Amino acid sequence: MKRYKWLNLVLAAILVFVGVLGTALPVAAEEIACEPVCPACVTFTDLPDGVPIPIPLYQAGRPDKPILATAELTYSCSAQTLTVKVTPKPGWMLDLFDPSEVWVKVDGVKPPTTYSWGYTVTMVLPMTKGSHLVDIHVNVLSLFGGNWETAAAYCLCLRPSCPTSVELAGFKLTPLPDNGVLVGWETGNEIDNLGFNIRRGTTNVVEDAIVVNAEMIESQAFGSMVGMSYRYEDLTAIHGQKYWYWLEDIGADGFNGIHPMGWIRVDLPPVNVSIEPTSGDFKTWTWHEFVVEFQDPDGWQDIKYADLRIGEKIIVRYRRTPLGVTRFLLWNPDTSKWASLAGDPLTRQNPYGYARVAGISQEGETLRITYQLKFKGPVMLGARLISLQAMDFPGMRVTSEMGSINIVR
Ligand SMILES: [Ca+2]
Repeated sequence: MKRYKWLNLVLAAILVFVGVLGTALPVAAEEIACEPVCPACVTFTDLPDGVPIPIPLYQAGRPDKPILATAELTYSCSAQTLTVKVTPKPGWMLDLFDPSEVWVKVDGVKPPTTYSWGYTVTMVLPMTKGSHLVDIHVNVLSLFGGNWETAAAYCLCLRPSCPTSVELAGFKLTPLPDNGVLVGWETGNEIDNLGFNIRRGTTNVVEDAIVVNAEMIESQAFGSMVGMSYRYEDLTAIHGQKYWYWLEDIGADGFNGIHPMGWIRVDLPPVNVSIEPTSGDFKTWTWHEFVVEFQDPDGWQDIKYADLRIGEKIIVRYRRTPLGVTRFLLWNPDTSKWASLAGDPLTRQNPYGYARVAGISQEGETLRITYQLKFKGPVMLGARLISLQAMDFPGMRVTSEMGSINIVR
């Protein structure tokens, strides 16, 4: 058994290598090697879960003569059993006089087998995932004249193609401060899992995606029912580009699973640049001018909204739609509603003050807005924090406390 485990690892390693070269998915070997190699080897690469696969049987000692009986193999991934059903060809029947001559060997050993006898014989036996050498042996009698023959399968090399048992408990794509994406994922269990590849594409087509990790990311929980957390920094992701990611698990049986992780636009958060003024005494019932500046390294067009906040009571917002339509809004904390705010002379109020827009300009990466605010008294009297908050379209949000003003009579 050890030998085949080793073979599995080699196969998996070859598959990983093939995967790195970027072949189309699903990644599976064309053919697997039988050991020992026999000239008349019948080689199978694939036993799909629960799908009966017909195979020829031969006269014992005559690998050139596929006669007497046929067999059908079905593998169950959940039960890890192989079901072998042998049917004699017309004119022949099973030799029920010596049932001990009907058997299946897996890797040279006869495992405990459940038999169902009739015109056909069905044998159910345990067989783990991974590749195995399987011998099938059955005696059949001629219905016309008492001849009997032994039928056999020659060097059957079987590998169940079960999905690898990796359960993804979660994943997260996070932009890194400069170029790059932090790919994080968590597994629920990693039975049969050797490791991972991260595939990345500029479209939602996994076949076009490349493997971004130079070497397989090794499983930290091989064969474990308990999962692990993983982080991988994809530093080759370029700023301003939209990427789709997939996590590929590398099964010890050579079959890999693909898990879509969604897409991300590699983006930088906006910057709350400045506000003028940020301190001092401000009389109620008087107009005061505040000039605020925001930037986004991806361009100011990237900004979805930008707020100037005087405490929790006065929040004026610049908002932009993806089509470039801009609006100014004033928040009413008592009704939790935004009121549309236009330029001078139209003024909006909430229970705490008045607001209007005196000017807006965009230069390079900078968005500059001039607001005029009038605070109501006595409700707004006292020290109030001034803060700025901005969020861009990819959803990167930044909040900054910029200062504190005194609102006085
Ligand atoms: Ca941005």
